[in-house]
Amino acid sequence: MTPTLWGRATSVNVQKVMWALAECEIAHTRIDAGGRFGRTESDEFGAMTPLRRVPVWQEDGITLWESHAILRHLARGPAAALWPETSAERATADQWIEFTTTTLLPPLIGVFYQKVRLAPPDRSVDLLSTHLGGLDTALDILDARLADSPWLSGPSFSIADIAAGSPMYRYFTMDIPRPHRPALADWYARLTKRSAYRETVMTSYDELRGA
Ligand SMILES: N[C@@H](CCC(=O)N[C@@H](CS)C(=O)NCC(=O)O)C(=O)O
Repeated sequence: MTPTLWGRATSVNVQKVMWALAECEIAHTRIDAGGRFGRTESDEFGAMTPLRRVPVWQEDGITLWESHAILRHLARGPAAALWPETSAERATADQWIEFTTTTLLPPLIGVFYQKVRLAPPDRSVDLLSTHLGGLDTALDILDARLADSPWLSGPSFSIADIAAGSPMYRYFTMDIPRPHRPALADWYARLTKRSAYRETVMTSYDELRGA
Protein backbone atom coordinates (compact mmCIF):
# COMPACT_ATOMS: atom_id res chain seq x y z
CA MET A 1 0.00 0.00 0.00
CA THR A 2 1.28 3.47 -0.82
CA PRO A 3 1.34 5.39 2.46
CA THR A 4 -1.47 7.92 2.73
CA LEU A 5 -1.56 11.28 4.46
CA TRP A 6 -5.05 12.48 5.26
CA GLY A 7 -5.46 16.21 5.74
CA ARG A 8 -5.93 19.55 4.04
CA ALA A 9 -2.78 21.36 2.94
CA THR A 10 -3.81 24.54 4.80
CA SER A 11 -3.57 22.86 8.22
CA VAL A 12 -0.39 23.75 10.07
CA ASN A 13 -0.34 20.28 11.61
CA VAL A 14 -0.69 18.60 8.23
CA GLN A 15 2.01 20.91 6.86
CA LYS A 16 4.52 19.52 9.38
CA VAL A 17 4.08 16.07 7.93
CA MET A 18 4.03 17.32 4.33
CA TRP A 19 7.27 19.18 5.00
CA ALA A 20 9.03 16.09 6.45
CA LEU A 21 7.81 13.97 3.52
CA ALA A 22 9.06 16.56 1.04
CA GLU A 23 12.46 16.92 2.78
CA CYS A 24 13.03 13.17 2.38
CA GLU A 25 11.15 12.70 -0.90
CA ILE A 26 8.97 9.98 0.59
CA ALA A 27 6.40 8.61 -1.84
CA HIS A 28 2.83 8.91 -0.58
CA THR A 29 -0.67 9.93 -1.50
CA ARG A 30 -2.38 12.86 0.22
CA ILE A 31 -6.16 12.99 0.54
CA ASP A 32 -7.76 16.33 1.43
CA ALA A 33 -9.80 16.13 4.63
CA GLY A 34 -10.92 18.59 7.25
CA GLY A 35 -12.04 22.20 6.83
CA ARG A 36 -13.98 22.79 3.61
CA PHE A 37 -13.21 19.24 2.46
CA GLY A 38 -15.17 17.60 5.30
CA ARG A 39 -14.72 13.80 5.46
CA THR A 40 -13.74 13.90 9.15
CA GLU A 41 -17.31 13.05 10.25
CA SER A 42 -17.42 9.89 8.13
CA ASP A 43 -17.35 6.43 9.72
CA GLU A 44 -14.19 5.68 7.73
CA PHE A 45 -12.42 8.67 9.29
CA GLY A 46 -13.73 7.94 12.79
CA ALA A 47 -12.32 4.44 12.49
CA MET A 48 -8.87 5.96 11.86
CA THR A 49 -8.90 8.57 14.61
CA PRO A 50 -11.23 9.13 17.57
CA LEU A 51 -10.27 12.83 17.50
CA ARG A 52 -11.54 13.25 13.91
CA ARG A 53 -8.74 15.74 13.30
CA VAL A 54 -6.02 15.96 10.69
CA PRO A 55 -3.37 14.78 10.00
CA VAL A 56 -3.73 11.01 9.91
CA TRP A 57 -0.97 8.81 8.47
CA GLN A 58 -1.76 5.37 7.09
CA GLU A 59 0.71 2.74 5.95
CA ASP A 60 0.91 -1.03 6.08
CA GLY A 61 0.52 -2.09 9.70
CA ILE A 62 -0.18 1.28 11.29
CA THR A 63 -2.65 4.16 11.30
CA LEU A 64 -1.35 7.15 13.28
CA TRP A 65 -2.74 10.48 14.38
CA GLU A 66 -1.08 13.39 16.23
CA SER A 67 1.33 15.22 13.95
CA HIS A 68 4.34 14.93 16.26
CA ALA A 69 3.88 11.18 16.67
CA ILE A 70 3.79 10.93 12.88
CA LEU A 71 6.99 13.00 12.61
CA ARG A 72 8.77 10.76 15.13
CA HIS A 73 7.54 7.63 13.35
CA LEU A 74 8.82 8.88 9.99
CA ALA A 75 12.12 9.94 11.55
CA ARG A 76 12.67 6.40 12.81
CA GLY A 77 12.13 5.07 9.29
CA PRO A 78 12.22 6.70 5.88
CA ALA A 79 12.92 10.19 7.25
CA ALA A 80 15.96 9.07 9.28
CA ALA A 81 17.86 12.08 7.93
CA LEU A 82 15.65 14.22 10.20
CA TRP A 83 16.50 12.30 13.39
CA PRO A 84 19.69 13.47 15.12
CA GLU A 85 22.55 11.03 15.56
CA THR A 86 23.20 11.11 19.29
CA SER A 87 20.93 10.13 22.12
CA ALA A 88 21.41 13.56 23.75
CA GLU A 89 20.40 15.36 20.55
CA ARG A 90 17.38 13.08 20.14
CA ALA A 91 16.25 13.89 23.66
CA THR A 92 16.80 17.57 22.94
CA ALA A 93 14.72 17.30 19.77
CA ASP A 94 11.95 15.72 21.82
CA GLN A 95 12.17 18.50 24.37
CA TRP A 96 11.62 21.18 21.69
CA ILE A 97 8.80 19.20 20.14
CA GLU A 98 7.06 19.08 23.53
CA PHE A 99 7.75 22.78 23.99
CA THR A 100 6.06 23.38 20.64
CA THR A 101 2.95 21.54 21.81
CA THR A 102 2.70 23.03 25.27
CA THR A 103 4.12 26.54 25.00
CA LEU A 104 4.49 27.75 21.42
CA LEU A 105 1.44 26.52 19.55
CA PRO A 106 -1.39 27.49 21.95
CA PRO A 107 -0.68 31.26 21.90
CA LEU A 108 0.32 31.21 18.23
CA ILE A 109 -2.93 29.52 17.26
CA GLY A 110 -4.77 31.96 19.54
CA VAL A 111 -3.22 34.92 17.73
CA PHE A 112 -3.97 33.32 14.34
CA TYR A 113 -7.63 33.00 15.33
CA GLN A 114 -7.83 36.61 16.50
CA LYS A 115 -6.08 38.03 13.43
CA VAL A 116 -7.14 35.67 10.64
CA ARG A 117 -9.69 32.96 11.31
CA LEU A 118 -12.35 34.92 13.15
CA ALA A 119 -14.49 37.50 11.40
CA PRO A 120 -13.66 41.00 12.71
CA PRO A 121 -16.85 41.31 14.83
CA ASP A 122 -15.96 38.08 16.64
CA ARG A 123 -12.43 39.13 17.59
CA SER A 124 -11.39 40.17 21.10
CA VAL A 125 -8.72 42.77 21.80
CA ASP A 126 -8.22 41.31 25.28
CA LEU A 127 -7.75 37.76 24.03
CA LEU A 128 -5.35 38.96 21.33
CA SER A 129 -3.28 40.74 23.95
CA THR A 130 -3.20 37.65 26.19
CA HIS A 131 -2.13 35.41 23.30
CA LEU A 132 0.52 37.89 22.12
CA GLY A 133 1.93 37.90 25.66
CA GLY A 134 2.14 34.10 25.70
CA LEU A 135 3.71 34.13 22.25
CA ASP A 136 6.35 36.64 23.35
CA THR A 137 7.35 34.35 26.20
CA ALA A 138 7.62 31.33 23.89
CA LEU A 139 9.54 33.20 21.19
CA ASP A 140 12.00 34.67 23.70
CA ILE A 141 12.78 31.11 24.78
CA LEU A 142 13.21 29.97 21.17
CA ASP A 143 15.38 32.99 20.36
CA ALA A 144 17.69 32.25 23.30
CA ARG A 145 18.04 28.61 22.23
CA LEU A 146 18.78 29.57 18.64
CA ALA A 147 21.40 32.08 19.77
CA ASP A 148 23.27 29.08 21.20
CA SER A 149 22.62 26.45 18.56
CA PRO A 150 22.03 26.62 14.78
CA TRP A 151 19.11 24.19 14.97
CA LEU A 152 16.83 23.29 17.86
CA SER A 153 18.24 19.85 18.57
CA GLY A 154 21.88 20.83 17.97
CA PRO A 155 24.15 21.03 14.94
CA SER A 156 21.75 19.47 12.44
CA PHE A 157 18.28 20.26 11.13
CA SER A 158 15.74 17.84 12.63
CA ILE A 159 12.06 17.14 13.20
CA ALA A 160 12.21 19.63 16.08
CA ASP A 161 12.79 22.41 13.55
CA ILE A 162 9.89 21.05 11.51
CA ALA A 163 7.51 21.00 14.50
CA ALA A 164 8.37 24.51 15.68
CA GLY A 165 9.13 25.94 12.24
CA SER A 166 5.81 25.08 10.61
CA PRO A 167 3.77 27.79 12.34
CA MET A 168 6.54 30.37 11.84
CA TYR A 169 5.40 31.31 8.35
CA ARG A 170 2.12 32.45 9.85
CA TYR A 171 3.90 34.28 12.65
CA PHE A 172 6.13 36.15 10.21
CA THR A 173 3.32 37.06 7.82
CA MET A 174 0.49 38.06 10.15
CA ASP A 175 -0.20 41.72 10.79
CA ILE A 176 1.15 41.77 14.37
CA PRO A 177 3.99 43.44 16.25
CA ARG A 178 7.20 41.43 15.92
CA PRO A 179 9.91 42.47 18.36
CA HIS A 180 13.33 41.87 16.79
CA ARG A 181 14.74 38.52 17.83
CA PRO A 182 17.92 38.11 15.80
CA ALA A 183 18.49 34.39 16.27
CA LEU A 184 14.84 33.55 15.59
CA ALA A 185 14.88 35.74 12.46
CA ASP A 186 18.07 34.07 11.23
CA TRP A 187 16.63 30.58 11.82
CA TYR A 188 13.44 31.50 9.97
CA ALA A 189 15.48 32.93 7.07
CA ARG A 190 17.32 29.59 6.85
CA LEU A 191 14.01 27.69 6.91
CA THR A 192 12.71 29.78 4.02
CA LYS A 193 15.72 28.74 1.94
CA ARG A 194 14.61 25.10 2.08
CA SER A 195 12.56 24.25 -1.00
CA ALA A 196 10.47 21.74 0.99
CA TYR A 197 9.47 24.51 3.42
CA ARG A 198 8.56 26.89 0.62
CA GLU A 199 6.48 24.24 -1.16
CA THR A 200 4.56 22.92 1.85
CA VAL A 201 4.41 25.67 4.47
CA MET A 202 4.83 29.04 2.74
CA THR A 203 1.45 28.80 1.08
CA SER A 204 -1.61 31.03 1.18
CA TYR A 205 -3.90 30.82 4.17
CA ASP A 206 -6.41 33.21 2.62
CA GLU A 207 -9.12 30.55 2.45
CA LEU A 208 -9.01 30.34 6.27
CA ARG A 209 -9.89 34.00 6.77
CA GLY A 210 -13.13 34.72 8.59
CA ALA A 211 -15.57 36.67 6.48
N1 LIG B 1 -2.59 17.72 18.24
C1 LIG B 1 -3.11 17.44 16.92
C2 LIG B 1 -3.99 18.60 16.50
C3 LIG B 1 -4.75 18.28 15.23
C4 LIG B 1 -5.65 19.44 14.84
O1 LIG B 1 -6.12 20.20 15.68
N2 LIG B 1 -5.92 19.54 13.53
C5 LIG B 1 -6.78 20.60 13.05
C6 LIG B 1 -6.15 21.28 11.85
S1 LIG B 1 -4.64 22.12 12.25
C7 LIG B 1 -8.11 20.01 12.60
O2 LIG B 1 -8.22 18.83 12.33
N3 LIG B 1 -9.12 20.87 12.52
C8 LIG B 1 -10.41 20.48 12.03
C9 LIG B 1 -10.48 20.52 10.54
O3 LIG B 1 -9.51 20.85 9.85
O4 LIG B 1 -11.57 20.19 10.03
C10 LIG B 1 -1.95 17.22 15.94
O5 LIG B 1 -0.86 17.79 16.17
O6 LIG B 1 -2.11 16.45 14.97
